[in-house]
Amino acid sequence: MIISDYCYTFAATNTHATMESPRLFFIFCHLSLGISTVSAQESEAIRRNQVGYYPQQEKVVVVEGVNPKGKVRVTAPDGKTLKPKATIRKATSPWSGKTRYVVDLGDLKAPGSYQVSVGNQTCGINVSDRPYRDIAKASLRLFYLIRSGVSIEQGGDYNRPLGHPDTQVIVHNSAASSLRPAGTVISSPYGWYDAGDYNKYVVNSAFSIGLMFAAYEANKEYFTETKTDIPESGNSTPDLLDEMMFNLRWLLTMQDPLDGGVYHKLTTPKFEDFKMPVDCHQPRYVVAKSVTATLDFAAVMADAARLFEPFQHDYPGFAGIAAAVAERAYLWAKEHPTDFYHQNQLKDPAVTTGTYADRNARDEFFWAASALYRLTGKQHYLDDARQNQPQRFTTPSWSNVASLGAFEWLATDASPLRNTMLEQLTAYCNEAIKGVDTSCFQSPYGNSPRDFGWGCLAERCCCQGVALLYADKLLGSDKYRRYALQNADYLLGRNATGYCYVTGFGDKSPMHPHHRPSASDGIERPFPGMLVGGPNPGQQDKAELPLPYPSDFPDESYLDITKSYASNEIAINWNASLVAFLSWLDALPSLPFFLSTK
Ligand code: 9MR
Repeated sequence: MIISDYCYTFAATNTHATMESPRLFFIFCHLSLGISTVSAQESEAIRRNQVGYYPQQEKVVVVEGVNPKGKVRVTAPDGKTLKPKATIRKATSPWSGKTRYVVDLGDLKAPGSYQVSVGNQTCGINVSDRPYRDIAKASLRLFYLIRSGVSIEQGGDYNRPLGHPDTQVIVHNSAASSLRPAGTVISSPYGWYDAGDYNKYVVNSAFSIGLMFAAYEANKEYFTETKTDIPESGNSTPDLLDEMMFNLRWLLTMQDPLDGGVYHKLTTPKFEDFKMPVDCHQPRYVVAKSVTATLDFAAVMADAARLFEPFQHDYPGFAGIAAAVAERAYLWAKEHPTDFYHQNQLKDPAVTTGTYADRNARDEFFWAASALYRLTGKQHYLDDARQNQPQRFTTPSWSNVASLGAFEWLATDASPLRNTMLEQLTAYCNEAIKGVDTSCFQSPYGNSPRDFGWGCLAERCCCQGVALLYADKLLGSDKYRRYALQNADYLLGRNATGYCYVTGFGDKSPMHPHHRPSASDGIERPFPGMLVGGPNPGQQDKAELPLPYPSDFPDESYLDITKSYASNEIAINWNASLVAFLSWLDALPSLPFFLSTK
């Protein structure tokens, strides 16, 4: 039996529009890909944000091993030698015992490229009014490059033919219902590839969209003006929303029309080999419905219904459909509160791909009920949100989405849970910034062994940055943005390995991410704008690697090789956090106030 896309059609205008100017596109790609604004012989001893600093921001670099006292020299963009009033603080790594010197270079306010020397070590730093513009744009545009089920025609060097059409996806026996018995073939196209692999997972997709929606809502003007040169750029919907729609269209197909439950994922039984999408031919299945996938789906569809409402012209009928499927999904979840995903129960075929499994749905109930209350104003959603509300704010992650629920209340003035959520967020931020002034890299992130693990640069560094920026916005002071910028400095080079962890940016960035297309397309440079998972002392992949990790220290346990899925993979939730974090930072100058000194 073949069942095609059910119940949902809408006209997405301009989806096949071609770029007006291929030349402009070429320039965009090369500007945003190759950004190596500093020379190739950068000193590895001087760790700094390799992308750039705002003029108003503190200019901190960290010198490893060499005592810089009396040796710091700065050359201004105009070639003049400056005598910076550098303040120097010594710090010792709690893990490796390495000595580091945290150097605040003082006022370097004029935009341009500076040369910083410490003895015979030299590096460049850029001061710019928009240091994050290109990298923020590339992080969002990455989602276009990883679209599945379409050919990529506006990707410049990264153009590729269609793969994984997903128009013939098999209903696995774990997902069977009377309308769709095992073996039924359904159509479930589009959406983004999850990560280094080619599967599509509801939990992670919904989380990724939810986080980017939250950033969009907090920075609507910024995103209304942000163009990422995608096929839909010519329509009247912000490009960020157009990109979300590409994944929402797929998500809609993951709901069983019979009962409203949502399949946990669409997957091959085993991970594909390292080859291009067009060369992949393993059968693909939708598997077991789960309460977590269904609630995440409900939450993100409720948000989508609200946010797409003004864009009926480009997406006629969508908002109403999204609202209806969200409520339906929520009902299913209420009836199946313990239907968690158990991969080991799947047989014929067994499935061994990513699990995104979780044994606690309280946070998912909270997010979904909060989003649905915001959409509909129905009392029972408020009751459910209250019943599942968290005791404290936690960093957003795919497995703990309570913060996305908190953002629903924080985004609305005078909402019933707003004050509680704001108190929780403030307490979280005050805790996060403790200890920065004695830290090794002058940042809230990176001072505890718990800051390192699978996907930590996103789930701990960027997501903590997003929380700090959220508090900064709501509290109307510039207290927390200083700390958020410090996390960005860490991410982009001021850290223990000296990597700028986003591909295509900085002078030392990952060249071999665990990403099938980047490893198989014959192009030396990986897709630009991807954040890798980062240092992971768990080293869950070490038995499969051709060489050992260079270090067991938590913040140095990183390996830039394709096989290192535990430290060097990419993923949509991680890039979503990069988009939210860096776009928010890029939007800061439009605010009426900016950084004060301490
Ligand atoms: O991000 C996930 C991380 O929290 C888990 O510890 C890890 C192991 O289960 O899986 C990560 O997610 C992977 C997913 O299961 C499959 N696609 C690649 C994802 C990133 O590694």
